[in-house]
Parts: sequence; C-alpha cells; structure tokens
Amino acid sequence: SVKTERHEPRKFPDGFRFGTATASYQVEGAWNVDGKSENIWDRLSHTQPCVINNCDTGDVADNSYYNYKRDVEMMRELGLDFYRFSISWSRLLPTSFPDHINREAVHYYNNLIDEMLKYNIEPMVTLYHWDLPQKLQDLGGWTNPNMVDWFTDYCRNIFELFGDRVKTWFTINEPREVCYQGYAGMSKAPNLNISGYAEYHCAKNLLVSHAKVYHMYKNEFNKEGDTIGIVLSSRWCEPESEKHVQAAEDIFQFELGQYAHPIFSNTGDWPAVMKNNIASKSAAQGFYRSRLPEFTPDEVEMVKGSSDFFGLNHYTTNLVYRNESVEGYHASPSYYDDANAILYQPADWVGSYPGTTWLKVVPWGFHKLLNKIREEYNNPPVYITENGCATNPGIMDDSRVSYYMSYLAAMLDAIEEGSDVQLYTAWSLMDNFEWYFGYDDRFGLYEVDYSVEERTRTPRKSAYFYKDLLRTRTLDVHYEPDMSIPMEI
Ligand code: GBH
Repeated sequence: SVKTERHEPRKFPDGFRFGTATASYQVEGAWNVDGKSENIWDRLSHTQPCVINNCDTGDVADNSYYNYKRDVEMMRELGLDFYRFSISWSRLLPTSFPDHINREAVHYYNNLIDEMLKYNIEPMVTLYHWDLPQKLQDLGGWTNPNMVDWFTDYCRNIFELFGDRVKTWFTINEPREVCYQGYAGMSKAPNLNISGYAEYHCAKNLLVSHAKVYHMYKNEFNKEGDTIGIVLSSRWCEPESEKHVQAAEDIFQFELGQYAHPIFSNTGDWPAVMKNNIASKSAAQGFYRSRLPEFTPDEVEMVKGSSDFFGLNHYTTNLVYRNESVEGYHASPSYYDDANAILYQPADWVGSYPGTTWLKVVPWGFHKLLNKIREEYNNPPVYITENGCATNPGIMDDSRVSYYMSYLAAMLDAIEEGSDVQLYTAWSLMDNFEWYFGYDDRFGLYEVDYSVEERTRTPRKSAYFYKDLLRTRTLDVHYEPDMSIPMEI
C-alpha cells in the first residue's frame, strides 16, 4: 500500500538538488531573428495554425531570446540549484549542418549560460526538445537513419561551444512523444499519423542517435563530475483490477519500456512483449517482416547502458484494461493494437485545470512508478526532469501548490523505500507555449502576461512555495506562503 498522507515536515536528502525547466520553442520566440531557420513547429504553427488552441504560435512566446536576464533573475529569486533549458537546432545551425554556425545564436546561449554561472545556478542543457529543423523533416526526420550522423554532428558543435561550462546534458526529451505523438499520431509536429510503423523506425533511430552522442561525449568531452543521459516520459499505468495486471505490464513495456529497456535493462534490446506482439500481428496483417525494426547486435551493445541517470518526466496516471473480445482480431496496424491494452482516466479523478484533460492529480501513481523503475532497472540514479500541472491564468494557484506538495511527498516515500532520486525539476519556471494547447494551459511558477510586449513575469503563490521549499530543504504540507512580502533575491 502507498502512503502519501504524512503531515510532519520532511527533510530532503543531503545533496538533493532542485531546479526548473523550459524548452527553446516554448519560450524563446525570435523565430526568424538573427539567421534562425524554420523548424517543424514554425512550419506547423504557420501552415496549420488552428490545430493549436486559439491558432497560437511560438513566434514570440515568452521572448526569452531578449528576456534572458529577467529569466535568470527569477531563478535567483527562487534560489534554484539548476535550470534546464534546450538549444534550438535551427537557431544554432541554420542549414541544419555544421557548415554554418550562427554566431548570434552562440552569443545568446553564451549569455544565458554565463549569466546563470555568475550566480551559481547550474545550466543543464537539453540537446533536443522537439524543434527539428524543417529541412531534416523534409528528409524524413527521425525515420531517416542518417539522423544518427546529423544529430551527432549537431551535438558535437554544442559540446565544443558550451562543453567547457556545462556539466549535465540531456540528449533527447521524451522520445515517446516525439515518435508516438508526432509520427504515429497527430498531436505534435510533424503530425504524420502513420501509426504502427513510423513510430518504431523513429524510436530505433532516436535510440541509436542518443547512444552515439552519449559515447562521443564520454570518449571525447567528458570532464570530472559530468553526467549525460536521456529524458523519458511516463505516466503510471495502474491495472483496472487484478484481472488486468498483465495488460498494465504490457502497456508499461510498450510506453516506457520501448525506450528504457534498450538502455537500462541487463539484456538491452526491445522488450520481449514488443518483439512478440508486433511480429505476430505483422504476419497476420500480411507484412513480409515485423513492423518493428531490429537492432543489430552491435547496436544492442552500443545502446545498452548509454545513460548516466534515468531522466524522468512524470505528470499523471491512467487505468488500464484489456478488451478480451478483440483478442485475435487484427485491426489495421496501430501502436495500441500492438500493445493490446486500453488506457483511460476515471471521470471522478481530480484534475488540476479543466482544460488539461489528460492531467489528473494522482500522487500515488508517482510513488508506484518510482518503485517500478527501481525494481525493473536495477535502481538507477533518477533525475526527475519534469513534474508539474496546469492552472488558469491568475496568481493564486492553490491547486498547483497542493499538486507539488503531494507529488513531492510521493517522491519522498519512494526515496525512503530505496529509490535513488537525486534531483527534482518543476515544469515550469514560467508559463510558456504549451504545444497544441497554445497559451491556454499555464504551467508556470511565474505567470507571463501575453497581452504586453514585455511579456512581464509575476510570481505565483507556487513560486513562493517553491522558494521556501528550496530554502528549508523541507516539505511542510501545512506551509502557507506570505505573499505580502515581495519576492527578493
Ligand atoms: C512534457 O510532456 C513536455 O516535455 C513539455 O514540453 C510540456 O510543456 C509539458 O510536458 C507539459 O505538457 O492527450 O492523453 O494523449 C509531457 C508528456 C504526454 C503530456 C502526452 C501530454 C498528452 C496526453 N505529455 N500528453 S493525451
């Protein structure tokens, strides 16, 4: 049983670190400034604008390209140990390739990094957070095996330019969202809708790309104390009842295991249930070979162990069941048909904000997920690289404060039971472009005013809470911030 209802103040382990995160397309703006070229989100938001709420775009976003000093000031107000941000490929390498390095982009990221270092805030860099150069998408994007070289070249440039000052690297943010939502589905750019096929090729190339970059870094750039790894997303999948335990296990292997098993298991390679299900479904559907591409033995070895930590983005939980009546029926290829499980959230589960329908507040799911990662993958060091929830605009975000309290408590429960969680990252420092949800869903500790050019940032109640949490290194679920005192550094 899972206990999250403890009321005494609880101290975080010594050396535990706290930060916040953002991503380039979600905050930078300046989409066509100083030589930046077009990426897949520019293309999507300009050519199919109204698939995004209010036809919003990231053209200006939080204008962090110009506001970076204020961003670092907020980090200082909060007392962050680190800040996780991503680099825009199409800004740094406008041709996509290393034949032209954009000096203005180098200048911007240098300024941001140096401003953080000046105040002892560690810059943590995500190399890829979804904004692929459009030109590479035209060449097939992550389904093209040449991406391995292209991504490696791009990362080599970043390591050469910023590696003297950055110690913590994230190769790819949420491969599952890249491949499933972008290639199989239609809820992220490039919006391909080729399920049961594209996502598996994307996944393979992406894992091999990640591993190549990992080994390049370790062999050529690594400094004392550096870590580099991948960021995986996972909801917790809870069986609807005893009868559906296997369905929940299968969906865990399809969703998280697809990326975690090749890297973190002892054997490497895809999870067995993926190989078996996709091979048999493919045969029944008339394919000459499995829709799941194979790794060569060398690739299995290269990918296995290629992450110094288990980067985890976690937000919510779903229930899972298997519909026995469709067993044996081979629908047209699709990822969830391959997985043979159905996910949903009961209507009476508490949400954080009505617009964000996918995000129900289920802290015990976080605890169970951390336990499962500990058991399944040999208790790896875990970095919580994102966690948070959305609210309406407004400063009094009590639901966010209680979300953070309950999820942090669940994390502490798992740590007490032996999970090696080493850092925690709140998503997000400030409101930003929330992909298909545009600027409707507000994830920020700071509110951003999109009606003014300055994109003024104002601390919410949750910012006061987070600041105090970081100061005391203690979780007190009865804490009430005193908002009459202005945020000070
Ligand atoms: C993260 O993804 C992203 O890394 C970050 O950029 C983003 O701003 C943040 O979350 C907040 O959304 O409609 O049921 O298919 C989180 C993982 C998984 C969340 C898919 C949205 C859609 C669920 N995402 N999910 S559903």
